[in-house]
Amino acid sequence: MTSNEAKFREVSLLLEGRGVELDLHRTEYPEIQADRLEDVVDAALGWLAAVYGDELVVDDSGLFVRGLAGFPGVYSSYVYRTLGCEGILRLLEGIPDRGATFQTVLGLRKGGENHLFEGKVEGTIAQESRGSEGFGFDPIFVPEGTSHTFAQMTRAEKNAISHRSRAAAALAGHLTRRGEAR
Ligand code: ITT
Repeated sequence: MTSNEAKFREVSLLLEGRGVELDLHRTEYPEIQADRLEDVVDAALGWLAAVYGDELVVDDSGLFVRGLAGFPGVYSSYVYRTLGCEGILRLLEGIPDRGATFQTVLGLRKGGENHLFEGKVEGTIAQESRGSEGFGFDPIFVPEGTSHTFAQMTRAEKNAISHRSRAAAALAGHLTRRGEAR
C-alpha cells in the first residue's frame, strides 16, 4: 500500500481490528504534480491497478503549514528528505502563525473504481523538535488539545487522534457498509 513501513504499520493496525488485512508493497510509481493529495492518490491508483490488479490501498499524506501558504503540502516527501524538520523550523523563524494541518488521503481501488478517504488533524508547529517515536514530521507537530508532539506519543496515542487513523476509519466504514469489514 506504501513503501513507508511506519505508515503501513499505522494503517494495518487500524484495519486489522476491523478484519481487513493489508500487504506492504514497495513500489516506485510516478507522482503527478497537483495541488491536492486527492488528485495525486487518484492518479496513483490508476498506475498501481495496472501492476497489482484490483484490490489496492494507497496512502499519501502531507503537512500543510498555514504561515508558509500550505507548504510543504503535496511536496512533503521531498521536503522531508531535503530540508527535514529543522528546515521547516528555520522557514518559520519570525512567522507568528505556526498553525498546521496534517492530512492523509487513502485511496482504495476495488471493483475497477477509485474511492478516496480523507483524514485531517489540526495543530501547530513546535518551537523545536521533541520526541523520538513515530516518523517524518512527527517531532515538530503538536496536535490540537495537547502540548506534546506526535513523536512524544506512543503509536496508540497517535493513532487515537491522527489524520491517518481518521482516513482509515472512513475507509473501514466504507468496507463495513459493503459487508467487507467488521
Ligand atoms: P510513500 O509515498 O511510499 O507512501 P512517503 O514517506 O514519501 O512514502 P508521503 O508522501 O505520504 O509518504 O508523506 C509525505 C511526507 O510526510 C513524508 O516525508 C513523511 O515522512 C511525512 N509524513 C507522512 N505522514 C506522516 C505522519 O503521520 N507523521 C509524520 N510525518 C508524516
